[in-house]
Amino acid sequence: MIETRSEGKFITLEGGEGAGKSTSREYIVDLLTAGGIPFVETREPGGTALGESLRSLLLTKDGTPPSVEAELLMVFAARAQHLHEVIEPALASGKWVLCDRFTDATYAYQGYGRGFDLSTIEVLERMVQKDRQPDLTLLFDLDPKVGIERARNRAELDRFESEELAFFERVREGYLARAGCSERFVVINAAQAITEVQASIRTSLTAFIEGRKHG
Ligand code: Z5A
Repeated sequence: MIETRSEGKFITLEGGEGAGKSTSREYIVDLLTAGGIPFVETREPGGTALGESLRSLLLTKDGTPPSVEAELLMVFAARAQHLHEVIEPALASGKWVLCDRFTDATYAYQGYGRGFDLSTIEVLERMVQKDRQPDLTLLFDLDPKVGIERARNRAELDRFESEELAFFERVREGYLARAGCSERFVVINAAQAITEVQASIRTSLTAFIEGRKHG
């Protein structure tokens, strides 16, 4: 009899500046490990040699910034390679994928933030991803004023982090609009203390792992 291995689950982490995705990632890694789940941890833009090169070009404040169109195509170029080289092979082999940012970030930053036409993003999404969508998205939601302050205290700001407050307010609006339209989102109140954020993550992720949510 041929043994068929079921596909892994695709989990993404999203949120505005300084919302605490990176801080929470280690905690999520511990939960998946404790659950005995084989997984791959990755990020966007990035996750492959090509993606990491594009990430550097996207985040640098050196030189002429990319046009809105160039920026959009760069995030999707990185994503196409990421899906081809890392995400699809991992899921097909039964591993779960934990990805720091994915296409919701494109809708939030390039769509709502930069004002790029959402229907064009949808066309690129279909071309690059076919039917691939995350199974669970944890959205870390935080007032951008607080998030920028946190990011400022952490390290020198990159090109995105140097945008004005109104940009991050539009990004937040974009994320919340997307979360309102899909069951795969869990919105985490990232203004809470880290221990409370972790408790929220544990509740959602445990339910997801046990199949109580999303099947
Ligand atoms: N981008 C895009 O435009 N389009 C796309 O399609 C994609 C991405 C995929 C890089 O992403 C940039 O790429 C991103 C959007 C763009 N814009 N920027 N900037 P990134 O994920 O690498 O970068 P990021 O958003 O800046 O993530 P980050 O800096 O890693 O932030 P974070 O992970 O959400 O925050 P953190 O590092 O975990 O926490 C920030 C600080 O706050 C840190 O000192 C923590 O100790 C502290 N912290 C965290 N949680 C708490 C709580 N609960 N209380 C108090 N303090 C806290």
